[in-house]
Amino acid sequence: MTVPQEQPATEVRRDNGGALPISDFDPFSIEFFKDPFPIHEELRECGPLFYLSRYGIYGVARYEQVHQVLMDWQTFCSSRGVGLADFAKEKPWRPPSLVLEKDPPEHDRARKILSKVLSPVTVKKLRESFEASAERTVDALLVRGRFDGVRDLAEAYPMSVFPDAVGLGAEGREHLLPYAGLAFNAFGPPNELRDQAIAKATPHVAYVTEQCRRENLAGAGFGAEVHAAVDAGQITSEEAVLLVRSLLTAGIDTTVNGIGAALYCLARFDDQWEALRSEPQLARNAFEEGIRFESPVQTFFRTTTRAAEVGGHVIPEGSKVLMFLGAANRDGRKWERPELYDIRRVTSGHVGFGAGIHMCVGQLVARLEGELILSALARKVKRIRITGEPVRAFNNTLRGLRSLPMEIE
Ligand code: OVM
Repeated sequence: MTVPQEQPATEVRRDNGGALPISDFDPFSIEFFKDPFPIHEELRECGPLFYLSRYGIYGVARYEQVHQVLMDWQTFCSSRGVGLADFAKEKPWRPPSLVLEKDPPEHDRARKILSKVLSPVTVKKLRESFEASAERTVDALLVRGRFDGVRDLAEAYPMSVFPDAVGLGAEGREHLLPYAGLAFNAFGPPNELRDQAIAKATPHVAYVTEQCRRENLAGAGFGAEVHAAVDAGQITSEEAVLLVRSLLTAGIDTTVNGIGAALYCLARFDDQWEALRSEPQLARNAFEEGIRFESPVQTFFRTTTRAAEVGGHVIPEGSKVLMFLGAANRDGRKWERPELYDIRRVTSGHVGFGAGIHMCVGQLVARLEGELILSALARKVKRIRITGEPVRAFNNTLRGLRSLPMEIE
């Protein structure tokens, strides 16, 4: 795969003097998902900005430009969708999220509610029960010895704590991961992954839509707290339903893939597993470094609200810009030895949770789960070994495994 420095298409050349790298490569292809890293390198090295002719979009893969786009919400908006579809031209597959797919001032009102629900105070109250569940999960796996690191650990642990924390009923929770998979596939182009996910969407959408209603949520929990903001006059009940939907969309598959990333790293980097075992208090940073290293959320789009300058080129108004978060998180201009998983690394500044006003509002819950499950592993497990071929999961936005056969002692 090459990123040729050929003459850009006319609509590109018009504004940028002809120096913009252009490529027909498909960043939503299975081939790319199997091993994105060599292409990430090519994309970073071809220039600070490039044009992807297949989709008629701009792309940024260097840390500096990804960060620039993330921080400038006034130029690079979210309200036209953070996937390929431009909401100014296409009807979204579901009503837009009140946080993810809005700009200030609307965004900020919704964001405030979620930040409070997912605040340090709330998260502190959850620690004890989340910790007990992490210990139970690891204890049960130690009895079994051999298991699937994705299904039995990376999925099982968040599924044992998050739905209860939201206040979901016991029935139908099996829809949560398929629904999230659908939402993250839907950010991509109309390829097979997106089309097939949408074709199977109906039961998952029906479940999530129903569970977001106040009467279906427990009296205590994230869901109830969102709905309490209606009583306080901060949001309407329709808005509360959509904010609970955000929790159900973004709160589970993300942490599954974050935990899966760290686990896969620790299983491959023996010295880092030993370092974690000797200092279990490194668990939180081991999780964070897993996020940097694998970037479970690989990409997001923005749309330009006006002509924008990036890397010395001009992007016209109304253009989609694809941010390669995973490439930025391994940019040698920003990171020393980026291809090494190093649990002692200073990870701050990574864009695995985004940056700026839309930066992951659930990051404290994610980190709590990541820290607790890795800490339980570090304290209880001596050896961790991959026993079979890891199987990759393919999604237009999420990077992770479908299966990781492993053994622990
Ligand atoms: C949302 C949301 C937020 C972040 C990520 C995401 C599917 C969704 O508000 O629904 O991915």
